[in-house]
Amino acid sequence: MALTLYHHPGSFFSQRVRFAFAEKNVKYRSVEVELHAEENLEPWYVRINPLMTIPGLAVEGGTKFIDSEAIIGFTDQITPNLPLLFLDEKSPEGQKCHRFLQLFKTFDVQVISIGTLINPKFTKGFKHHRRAATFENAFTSRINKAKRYSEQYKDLRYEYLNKATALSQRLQQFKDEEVLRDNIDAAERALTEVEAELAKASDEHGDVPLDEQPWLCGQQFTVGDIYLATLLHRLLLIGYSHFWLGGKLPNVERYYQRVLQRDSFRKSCLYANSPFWGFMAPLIRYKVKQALPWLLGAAAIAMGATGVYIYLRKK
Ligand SMILES: N[C@@H](CCC(=O)N[C@@H](CS)C(=O)NCC(=O)O)C(=O)O
Repeated sequence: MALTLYHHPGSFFSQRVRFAFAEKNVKYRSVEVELHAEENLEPWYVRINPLMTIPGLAVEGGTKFIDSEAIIGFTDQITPNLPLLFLDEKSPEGQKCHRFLQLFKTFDVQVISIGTLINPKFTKGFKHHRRAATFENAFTSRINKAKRYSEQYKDLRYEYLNKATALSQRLQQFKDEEVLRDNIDAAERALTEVEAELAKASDEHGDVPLDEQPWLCGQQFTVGDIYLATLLHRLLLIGYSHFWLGGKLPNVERYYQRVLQRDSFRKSCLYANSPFWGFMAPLIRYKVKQALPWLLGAAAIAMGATGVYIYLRKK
């Protein structure tokens, strides 16, 4: 079954899905959607995901998924012979996993990421290549583009109007310092709970080598681990490591070090924290792709002109 994943290297929710695919060794065609060039608002992508968010997954035959959690659930369906990422909720491990997924939903990672870009007051250093003020302008530009496109593409009018409204509401949230503070606090509380769980497991399995110790919900690597690992990776990128690194939450820190060694994580997410590979390189690839027809055209004209020149000189 052919799968096409629409994603971006630096996007948080795309990382979750790529990590799940790498865990399950799911093969897919990769299509980068360049958020910084507003490519997610282009009509071709709206026809795939009317919400214009990434990731999106198109399955051969027409089925589409437009939410990372649904996509991860789908990977369990298409790999029935591999261990499940979503455990049966009737099992104690499944219940634990469910509880952690709920806990990770008590805060909004995008509010923390983008809110911090706009209002970097609480961070201890955001390793991002763009400056705060330009980000708010970029967001306003997206809203204006959605409004403009609602006039230009009549068949997608309501999708674009909905998007403009959704983006305006999101921008208000991202700019609200109190909302940002609440979300950071909730993330910190969640990691404190994770620390308690990991500490309990470490007490019970202290004599076992690290690579054989349980994961977040038990012996099996689950969606809970995908969410926790990508969260820690993101918090580190945006300068919120001070509440879990440096001995603050030692089990969480050890957990992250362990994840950093995992092949599937290295393959799917490690580079996403690099300002160059996670953000600049995709933008460069996009610009080159956009310029390619012009470059090829110019090269063809130059070659033709050279040919004519040589021909005329020989005559
Ligand atoms: N609930 C969605 C959220 C996806 C999401 O918000 N993705 C971000 C990138 S990490 C995005 O597409 N932002 C651009 C936008 O909202 O226009 C999921 O889990 O897939």
